[in-house]
Amino acid sequence: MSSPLVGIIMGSSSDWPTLENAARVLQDFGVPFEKKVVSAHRTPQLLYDYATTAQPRGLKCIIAGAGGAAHLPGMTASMTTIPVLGVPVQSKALSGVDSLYSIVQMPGGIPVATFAIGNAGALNAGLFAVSMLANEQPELAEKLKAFRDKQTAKVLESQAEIEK
Ligand code: RP5
Repeated sequence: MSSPLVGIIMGSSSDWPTLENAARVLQDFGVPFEKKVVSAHRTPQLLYDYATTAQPRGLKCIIAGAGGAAHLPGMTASMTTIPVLGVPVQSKALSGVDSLYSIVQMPGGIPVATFAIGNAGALNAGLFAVSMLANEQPELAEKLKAFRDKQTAKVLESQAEIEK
């Protein structure tokens, strides 16, 4: 088993159905990853340990998903210099707008790349991680190109279908 290049963390196991979308992308592209529940406010020591050891353990980026007062991505980014990709999980009370604002409104100096609310955001965070890794891995860049080509072909096919 190769050591993980991407870490997926989430504030609660209830976030997994969303973050699973990122995991599926990484799996499909053959990118080794790990997944873990790490809560900024319920397991702060675990978050500290995770974030401060991420880079020396070989992780190239961290996908961090959380909902509500979603400080997990920002806190993670404050303790590591590897890129943090924030996924706002759709919350029950405010449909994820709270999560989005908590993640996207980082003060200048500590960036978190912020994605769309929910499943699309997690999927795109997975693809973004692949895209970053593809800079150093030509084989992965080829796979990404094939993925895009397939997507394009699908749209063109659907166009042909409605023109019948
Ligand atoms: C956040 O609170 C988690 O990221 C989750 O989205 C939200 C609700 O957590 P649970 O009450 O489902 O554990 O910390």
